[in-house]
Amino acid sequence: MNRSDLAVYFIMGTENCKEEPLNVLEDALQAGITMFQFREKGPRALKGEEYVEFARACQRLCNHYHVPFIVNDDVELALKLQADGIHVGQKDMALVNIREQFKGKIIGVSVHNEEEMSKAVLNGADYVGIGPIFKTTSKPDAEPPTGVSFIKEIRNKYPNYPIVAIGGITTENSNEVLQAGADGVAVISAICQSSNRRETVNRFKTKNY
Ligand code: 3NM
Repeated sequence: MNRSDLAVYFIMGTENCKEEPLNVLEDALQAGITMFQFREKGPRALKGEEYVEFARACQRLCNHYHVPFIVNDDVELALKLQADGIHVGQKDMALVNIREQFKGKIIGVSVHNEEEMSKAVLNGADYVGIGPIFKTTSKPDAEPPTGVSFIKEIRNKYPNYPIVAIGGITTENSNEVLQAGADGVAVISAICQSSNRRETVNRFKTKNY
C-alpha cells in the first residue's frame, strides 16, 4: 500500500445511501476513488446471505476498477472474501492476532489519541484513520471532534506514516485537512449524500497534492 492510496477513501453501507448502493459505489469508482471500505452497519443493515452477496458485489466492482476492497471490522467476512484488507476500531480484535490472519494484506486502525496512535504503529498497522476531525452524523457513537490540530500533532511525530483523516469531511474543508498533514480523506456522507457524486470525488481529487 502507498500513502497515495488513501487520497480519496470512500466508506459505504446500504444505510448510508439514498439510492441503489451499487450505483453509488460505481459512480465513485468511475470518478476515481482510491480505496473503498465496506461498512454495513446500523439497525437496517443487511444480514446473512444478503450481507455476503452485497459485499461480494461491492468487491467485484472494486476489482474491476483496481481499487482496494477493505472490510470494516468483520474478520470472518474479510477472510471468506479474501478482501484486500481489513479496518478495525479500538474495540475489535487485537492487532497482533489480526496480522497473523492477514499476512500481506492491508490493515487499517482507527485512532483517536496519541496513545492509540503509538500502539497502532508498534503493532504494525499499515495505515491509521484519525478522527473524527469534525462533527459527523454518520457514526452515532463517534468520539468528540478533534479538529485539524490533531492531524498536525500526529504528522509531526510520524512524518512518513500513512494517515487518513475521517469525520465530517467535505469538499469545503478537505483542503485544511490535507494541509494539516493527512495523506487523504475518508468520507461517507460527502459522497453518499452528494447530488453529483462524480463532481464531488473530482473535487476531493483535485484538492489533493
Ligand atoms: N469513523 P462522514 S467517524 C466511520 O472517528 C467513521 O473513527 C469515525 O462519516 C471515527 O464522512 C466516521 O459522513 C463517520 O462524517 C464518517
